[in-house]
Amino acid sequence: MDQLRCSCISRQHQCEAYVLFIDINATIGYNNQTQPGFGPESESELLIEDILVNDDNKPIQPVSGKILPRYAGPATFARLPELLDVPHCDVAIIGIPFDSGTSYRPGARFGPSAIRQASRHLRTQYHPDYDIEPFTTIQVADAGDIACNPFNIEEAITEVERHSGELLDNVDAIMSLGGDHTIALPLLRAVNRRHGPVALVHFDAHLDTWDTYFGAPYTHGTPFRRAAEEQLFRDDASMHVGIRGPLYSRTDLIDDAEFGFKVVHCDEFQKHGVDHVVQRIRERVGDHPLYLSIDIDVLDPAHAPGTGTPEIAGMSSRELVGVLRGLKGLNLVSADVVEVAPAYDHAELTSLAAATIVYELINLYCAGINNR
Ligand SMILES: [Mn+2]
Repeated sequence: MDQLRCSCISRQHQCEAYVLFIDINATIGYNNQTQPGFGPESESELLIEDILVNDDNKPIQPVSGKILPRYAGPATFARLPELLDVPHCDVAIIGIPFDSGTSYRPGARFGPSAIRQASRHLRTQYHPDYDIEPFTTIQVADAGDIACNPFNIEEAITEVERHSGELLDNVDAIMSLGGDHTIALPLLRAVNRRHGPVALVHFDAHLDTWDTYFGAPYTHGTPFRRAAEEQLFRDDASMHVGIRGPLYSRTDLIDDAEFGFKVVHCDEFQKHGVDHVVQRIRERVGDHPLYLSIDIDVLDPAHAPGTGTPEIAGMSSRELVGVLRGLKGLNLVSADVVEVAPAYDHAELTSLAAATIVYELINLYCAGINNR
């Protein structure tokens, strides 16, 4: 049994595997030698049991911050188990380290690892605003990163579509860590295959419905025009939230409206407040399957400087969290958080915002299960 557990630990919790291996042997050794201070009641015994509880009735939990300090331990999102190490999975976290579609500052390929690092800080046992313990309610696991070709955008898109589709064949929902916004197109294709056209609510400073950049159809500024052409989202239930800043042309907004998007301009938060925006989104989305695509540049650069195309006068992180919590009960089916470029970040502001948003999304998903 202990050998079985050892191999499980070494795959599931890479970073502390060595420490736990020592603890297991110490426990065995002290049981044999009856040395004081250890044995079945010892802290090391609790450590092993708490981390590796694995029966059919209880999801495998993240490593507790009360047992192993949050700055230590596995490098998975929120120190969750890896997908390989859970008997079944409801929600998978998947990293997509791709940024070859960026038009200004590159670096979002390092987003997934930065978000995972910042997610160590999360306290994940209980969310008071939802009144749930998400990780005892559903099994969430980290599925690692999708291997994307950094030199061929079309090939990378195919890879993201295939891998995320295979994942969605085996889990109920995926939360994707970008990566630049190009990846939303293959993610929507995969989600569409399972759920049909979704209500798409897109948080972003920018429309991302432009046609081409320098003749290139697949970039981080064009995914939702391609998605509209492929009819991947509902034109009667989708919207942009947080849009602001100058445009390339007067016709940008006209084209965008023809694709079926309604726009919540960022100024609406100041004029009308979070509750008003929540109400607009809820009325627009209704009961349709909801996909959330959150570009971290929807936040003001003061709240999220580490991104490729920052835009001033944005949402605060409090407003974003407030809107997400206001969507409780909607039929969220999957989501992405993109455009975290840690090279431009300071003090993990951006990656912590992204990690917290992903955690909020998991809670939002969990809170909506009863309505499915
Ligand atoms: Mn974007």
